[in-house]
Amino acid sequence: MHGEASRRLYMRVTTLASSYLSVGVIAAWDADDASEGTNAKVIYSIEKNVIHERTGEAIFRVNPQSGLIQTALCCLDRETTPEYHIQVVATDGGGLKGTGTVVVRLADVNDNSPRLARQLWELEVDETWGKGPPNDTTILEVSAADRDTSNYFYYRVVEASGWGWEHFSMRSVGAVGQLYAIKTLDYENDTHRRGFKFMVQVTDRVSILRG
Ligand SMILES: [Ca+2]
Ligand SMILES: [Ca+2]
Ligand SMILES: [Ca+2]
Repeated sequence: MHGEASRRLYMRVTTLASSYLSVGVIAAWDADDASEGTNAKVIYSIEKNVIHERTGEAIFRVNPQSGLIQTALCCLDRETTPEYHIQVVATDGGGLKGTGTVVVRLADVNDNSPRLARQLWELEVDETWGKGPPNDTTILEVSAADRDTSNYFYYRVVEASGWGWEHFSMRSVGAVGQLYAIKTLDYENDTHRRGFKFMVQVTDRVSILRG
């Protein structure tokens, strides 16, 4: 490779709990004839690496011969650092260099638990009408927060979690949960009039379970 060539290389890596994860292979080519000594033999190195804040270790490494870039330590966290930039160099036998930037973007893994937006929801609702089952009108919308982007939230009323739980059910709509009555709520019934208290729960499934 002759002269200073600069190019930008994009790579994508999925965060997995294993060391030495392969990120991708960089490639440089040299116009010199491979038969002319060592001029065409290219060696790869990392000129500007990213250093892990806590341990002080370099996060990436490159195989000098193959150009394979790997993580040099375990467990990159997208929620802490979603993107890394490193600078790689290809040097030929004559000492000439070509440099490039590798951008490593971490794909999200569902590794954080969701939290409901509130500890307690309190509300007043109308009793249900007529003799038949109540309609499924939403009486409360519940939301949750999660640091991951790959969640699919599933909301439910926790079985036997408190007084009157069996009168209610939840449906998951997008990122929120909607509470609705599945049994008659009767104002003239003293036990109903005192109110209901029960628990709801959110879990995050991975998106492949959607549908
Ligand atoms: Ca993470
Ligand atoms: Ca994540
Ligand atoms: Ca999550």
